[in-house]
Amino acid sequence: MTPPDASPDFRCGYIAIVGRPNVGKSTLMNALIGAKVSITSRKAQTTRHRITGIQTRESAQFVYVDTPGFQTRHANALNKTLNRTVTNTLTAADVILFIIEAGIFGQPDKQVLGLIPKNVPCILVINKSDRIKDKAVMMPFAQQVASERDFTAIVPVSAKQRFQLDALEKEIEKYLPVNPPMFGEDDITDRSEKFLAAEIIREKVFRFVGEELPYTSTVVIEKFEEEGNLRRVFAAILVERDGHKAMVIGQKGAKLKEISTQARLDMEKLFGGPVYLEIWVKVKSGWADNEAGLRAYGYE
Ligand SMILES: Nc1nc2c(ncn2[C@@H]2O[C@H](COP(=O)(O)OP(=O)(O)OP(=O)(O)O)[C@@H](O)[C@H]2O)c(=O)[nH]1
Ligand SMILES: [Mg+2]
Repeated sequence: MTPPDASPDFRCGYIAIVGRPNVGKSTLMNALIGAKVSITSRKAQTTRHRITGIQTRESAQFVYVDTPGFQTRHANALNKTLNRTVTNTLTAADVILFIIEAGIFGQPDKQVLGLIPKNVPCILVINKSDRIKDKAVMMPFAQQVASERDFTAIVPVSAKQRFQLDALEKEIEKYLPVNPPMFGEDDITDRSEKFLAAEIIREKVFRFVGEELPYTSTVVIEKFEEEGNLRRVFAAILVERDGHKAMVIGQKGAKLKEISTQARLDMEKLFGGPVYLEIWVKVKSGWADNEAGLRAYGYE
């Protein structure tokens, strides 16, 4: 993929997307780039890796970096790793989007704000503004949050309803450095199809298996083959206990079937071709609580 011909004032840079869990960071990144590269769900702790989403316009290339929600509750190895991903991303950003949910600004939000370096432009993005029926409350709420820090801009948006995303993009572009593009104009992420396949399966596990399944289940791709337009994907869902395995498989395998079907459909859409998908469920306990296990499964 060749980068687009850049004019001398073309802009390109990294935009870090940070905030507490579940504020809609991944939904917002997908909406900004117009493709689903980062998985989303109602449950907190959906995102576990730094994921790049790329949007190329006539005058600028936006390289968004979605991050895990910053964890303030449990201090296990997985959470420490997730938080390290957030702080590492912040140090490399040209612009930072600090995401909060309309009407909510609590201790977990303040903690994330405290991590944001003062010398980098930071835009306050108030997401889920569709949930606020009485718009009159937005102004005083924004003012209250703005008293905590000198934001370069405040933009209320709705990632879900694609409200005010153009305004946000325009605001971001002002702060991108003059640089030639880093990626090709059709690139939407720097992650491999193999990585994206694992994430899509993990999303379906998050969405279709009830709250009882601990968030410490993960997915590994054991084989990823390409033959012409066809992808063959062999994956394993790793869970901590036999009981969890039964939850993922469901009555007569119904749950696993639903996970497989939905994951395959998403992969076919994203990869633009047919996918053959086989998923197994395996018990592997304790991986999330030691550094070696985390590294083995791709956590930075
Ligand atoms: N009403 C409404 N819901 C939204 C909006 N944006 C995201 N959501 C919902 O909020 C939930 C969390 O969205 P995610 O994008 O997964 O949130 P996240 O901040 O990436 O979460 P973590 O990765 O777990 O930190 C999902 O159920 C989304 O559908 C929005 O603008 N309006
Ligand atoms: Mg996320």
